[in-house]
Amino acid sequence: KSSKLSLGYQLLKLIKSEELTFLMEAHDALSAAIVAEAGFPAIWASGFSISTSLGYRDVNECSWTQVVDVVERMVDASCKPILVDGDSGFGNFNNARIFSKKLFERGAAGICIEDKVFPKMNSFVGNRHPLADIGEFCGRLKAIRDTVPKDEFVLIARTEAFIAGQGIDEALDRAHAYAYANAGVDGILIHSRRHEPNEVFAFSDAWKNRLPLVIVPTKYYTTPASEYKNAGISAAIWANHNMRAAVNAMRSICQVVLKEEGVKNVEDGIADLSEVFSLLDYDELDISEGIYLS
Ligand code: SPV
Ligand code: MG
Repeated sequence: KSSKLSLGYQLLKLIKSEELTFLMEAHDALSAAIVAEAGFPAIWASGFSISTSLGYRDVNECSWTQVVDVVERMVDASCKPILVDGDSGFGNFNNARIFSKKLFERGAAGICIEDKVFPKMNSFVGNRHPLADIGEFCGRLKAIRDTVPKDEFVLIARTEAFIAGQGIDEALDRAHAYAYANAGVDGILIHSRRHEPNEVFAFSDAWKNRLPLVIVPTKYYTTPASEYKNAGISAAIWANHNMRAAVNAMRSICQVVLKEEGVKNVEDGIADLSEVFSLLDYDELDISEGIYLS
């Protein structure tokens, strides 16, 4: 299942390649195993989805140690490169570097941190998205890079300039500062909450691939992938779709079971027990018992 190349290096190669890479969201070990099984080359450990699955709001209610624990289970269950949504780093440079070091030690392939202040609010909620000071944020990036090795742990700098209501100049200034901060940043994530990708494409046109670009088409989801390819985008993140699919699936089954006082009519629509056993490789245990218990 696993490759000889470190997961961090695998992710770096994907981000740097000419091809457009799709990262699919997962938020726990089960969803990470499913993303891996589906064939995605890499996983996005979404802060929004992990918070939601733990019953927290995406405003740094859950601690960085909780995120690290979830990510460790995701790594073990998927054996895939995982880019972790590090929010704004859970504080200043010091919190950001301790968090990154622990993620690296537990097998994450990289971190993405955004230029907001702590606590950060989900980018699609309300209008309070204060941006960090550019110099201070560069310090956060540098501290991460001085703590985790380049080429083994991807570092993506995410600007929330558009989310904060700023224009293209602010977004470019910020991305430029992060790319040239001597922090070994591997890519820039440009986020937008518009339903059209116009500001993202204006950015990619002006950016000219100085560093690989990563996007999150949650709101502008009708845009075909070919347009991202034409714009030279390096990676697109489907950021929360497994979590939202789970919400709908669990809601509908609960409705039916509650109403019908039985599970007869849901059985065919849910995973068979054998599928669950196979997903977590129960057969391996039989084989190992043959070796070690005999
Ligand atoms: C997340 O998935 O938590 C993200 C992406 O940060 S978004 O929710 O689109 O801001
Ligand atoms: Mg997030």
